[in-house]
Amino acid sequence: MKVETRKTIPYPDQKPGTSGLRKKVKVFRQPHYLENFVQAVFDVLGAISGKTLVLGGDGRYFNREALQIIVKMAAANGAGRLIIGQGGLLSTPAASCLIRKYQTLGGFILSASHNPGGPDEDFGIKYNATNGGPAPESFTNAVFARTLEISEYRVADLPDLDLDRTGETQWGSMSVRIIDPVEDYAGLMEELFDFKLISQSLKVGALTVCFDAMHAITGPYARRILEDRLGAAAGSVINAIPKEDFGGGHPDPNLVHAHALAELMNAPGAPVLGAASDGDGDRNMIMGARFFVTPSDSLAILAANAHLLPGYREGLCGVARSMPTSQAVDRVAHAMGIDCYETPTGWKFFGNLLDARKITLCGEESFGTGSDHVREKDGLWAVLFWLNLIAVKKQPVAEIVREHWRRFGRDYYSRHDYEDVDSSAAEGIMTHLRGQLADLPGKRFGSYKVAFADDFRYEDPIDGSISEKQGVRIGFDNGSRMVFRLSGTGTEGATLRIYLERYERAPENHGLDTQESLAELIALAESLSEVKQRSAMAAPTVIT
Ligand code: G16
Repeated sequence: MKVETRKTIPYPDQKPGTSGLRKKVKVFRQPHYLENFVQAVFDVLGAISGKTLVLGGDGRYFNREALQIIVKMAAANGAGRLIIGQGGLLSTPAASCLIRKYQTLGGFILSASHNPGGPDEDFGIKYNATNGGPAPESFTNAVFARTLEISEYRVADLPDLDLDRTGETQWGSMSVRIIDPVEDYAGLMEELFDFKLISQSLKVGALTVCFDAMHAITGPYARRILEDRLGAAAGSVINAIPKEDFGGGHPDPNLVHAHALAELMNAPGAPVLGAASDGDGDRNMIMGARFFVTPSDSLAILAANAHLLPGYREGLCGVARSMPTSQAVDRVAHAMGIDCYETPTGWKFFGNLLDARKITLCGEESFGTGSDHVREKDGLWAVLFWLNLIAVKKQPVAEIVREHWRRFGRDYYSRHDYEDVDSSAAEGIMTHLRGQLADLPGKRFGSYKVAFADDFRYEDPIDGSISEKQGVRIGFDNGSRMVFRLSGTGTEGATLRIYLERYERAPENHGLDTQESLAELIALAESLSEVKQRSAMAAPTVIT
């Protein structure tokens, strides 16, 4: 095998965001752009000689091309073995599952998650470490530093690999195993959930489901698990064929983008459970008939009921949520007498807590929930969790949620996104908010009195690493909160996210409209941030 060392020059913009490097395909297609980043990862990893790596992606445009480049670079850098999903496909949680199961050094996941795909859209790459989780900030910072000084990369002179045929082959000095992308992951799900019970409930019609794969990676996974193994009716999985451009859609499982599902769930005769997942299969949206479950509530409900499911029968050692996620799960943890950790946005912050067995379940407002079974959030896992829960409780989704509220109170919650804001205007909003932090505590605004105001700083309880400036938090003496932060996953302009939360204990007040119940808080957030004037936008672009 001939190895070529090619000269290159650094690109200044390869700093990974909330979850890996995400850019327009056109950016990735610049000469040596992908190669620089991949070589920087290899350089930071150091000795990969003889080691095994997992490779796969969500199948979006440029997935196959990028995989061929990485295969040749892995060979040139001395990797001993590659495990690749057939067709170059692996959902993010399945990649995490494989890294853990086969104890590999780590793996590359090619995805821009919920961002659209296609020649003019987004692509992404991230490295996951030995624990199966996104590499920590110390690693991604080192990779970024390396990209700024890189001068050459190594690539093997090999023909393209046939990604579609399963089996083991020798490729240059490496062995390459192309595997069925679903099998190992499906086996893991079977260990965690009561497949027999779910299957019986589906068979007698007590349980019906519609899963919207949004033409993204979970199509084959959902078909195999829900329809083939569990026996859900044929057609229960919709938009099941993964497409390079997600069928022109935006593979983001929310009420706006998963509209086919939302319409079905609001129509007469809706299935018992409606669910959707995103581009790479790590997010989930849960619905019942004419009922939407917020991700924050979903996390709290899963935590309160986990002991009813086989994989979690022994109880939870603790839970965690990202800082902007509602405090609903905190109340459950308090009642159960277990710890609840508050981490910055980004799944990578859960890794240490999971590895140290401080937590069993974790989740985020951004439609992500997961557990210690892998080190990524996991869309289909959440759907199976809900299916299992409904089968055990024999109640519709709405009733399970309302019962939870009666027990713990309801956290009215909403996120207002201002997308594509001019970057300096967005920074200006954050600076303006930070400038007020010292003066806010003790101030009263209508029925809200500020209890604390800060810029969230996280000290990892396991390794002591510190992450600063993770979002402006303003908390009120009645437990309500508002949070402001800039998204770290966009590829164009800036996105300001405003997270709003109000707690209501009294069951007679649990039936309000979310936006109405948050109206005073919303107006206050808009005035404190001056978002409308500074962004020149009259309203948020997306409300979830
Ligand atoms: C990624 C991260 C999540 C994070 C989300 C939103 O999700 O893995 O932990 O909550 O981005 O981040 P932001 O608010 O910075 O846009 P995904 O599904 O895009 O990989």
